[in-house]
Amino acid sequence: MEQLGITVTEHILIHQKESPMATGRFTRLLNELIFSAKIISREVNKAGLVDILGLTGEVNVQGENVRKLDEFANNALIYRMKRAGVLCAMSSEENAEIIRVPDNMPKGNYILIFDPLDGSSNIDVNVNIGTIFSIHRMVDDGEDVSLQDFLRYGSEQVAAGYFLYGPSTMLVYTTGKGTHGFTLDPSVGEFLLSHPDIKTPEHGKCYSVNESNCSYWDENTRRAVEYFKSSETHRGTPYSTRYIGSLVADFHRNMLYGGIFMYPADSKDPSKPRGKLRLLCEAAPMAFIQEQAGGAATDGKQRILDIKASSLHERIPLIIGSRGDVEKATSIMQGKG
Ligand code: P6P
Repeated sequence: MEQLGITVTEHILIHQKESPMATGRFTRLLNELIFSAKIISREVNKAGLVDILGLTGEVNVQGENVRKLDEFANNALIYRMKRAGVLCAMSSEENAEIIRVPDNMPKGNYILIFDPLDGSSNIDVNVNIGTIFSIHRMVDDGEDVSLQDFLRYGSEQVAAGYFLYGPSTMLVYTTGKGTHGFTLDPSVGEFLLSHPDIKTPEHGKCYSVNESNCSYWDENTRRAVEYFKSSETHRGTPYSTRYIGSLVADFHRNMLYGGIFMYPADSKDPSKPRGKLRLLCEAAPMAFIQEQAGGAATDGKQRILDIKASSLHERIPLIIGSRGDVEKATSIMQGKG
């Protein structure tokens, strides 16, 4: 019989016995995220054809221009996830405050944190962008949901993943039992298992960093980046530089091929001394995904998953990718060579 591929729901059922996450409620949560991503993917794929590009004229909590697709993706996720019946609240990179599921809608004890369309500055030039999500359970089911349910250690995540909108639309996620990739088959509208149990090589061949910021880095950060441009690397040759400027795209390539992505702290913007990326909706979910694929993620000092968030939109330096490369970069950034 023709191999028809393994759907996400089937994959969860197959691993039911291994994963405490494989409950019907989690499956429903993931399927609502998938439905939202299919809607977003449809709009992303036709963005060049309709007047949905350009700016909305508004500025979001991050102080970045909000593009129409950003707003569409954010609204689609909030609308659908409010009705999933398994969440009590959510937080979006686009919204200053947490979003509670209204009392007139069915609720559950899951907490969802997401970046609806990361890399959105690339929208108008047709470069890969993505949706990143992180899932927690409430601290105490018996209490009303509050900000404390969001300010958690990355290690408390019960699941994390991203959708990548590119030549194909992909879903990559983990529930703590490995990292798995699924590719959308538009002919049947299903995400089918394409990258089971992804493992990142111990060392890579490329480094990803915006070197225009080098004059704003501290000396140890500069030394860490110079290492990957030297013949001191484990390869005996410099790494290639690969930087798309879209975290999900840069991360995905490095996770599959090996490599290191760095967004270090810099003094470029006094309002963002800890760098540009957000802990809760970018660094923590990507760190969970990367560790489950055998890689590593630090803030240049400590493991990302060992950091407890102190505010909803807290920013954090991110050094992530092949374990050997991240450990080397982190060691140099700590002045240990
Ligand atoms: P820079 C996109 O805006 C984003 O948040 C990430 O997707 C990406 O890795 C980073 O910013 C790029 O930032 O400063 O290099 O343009």
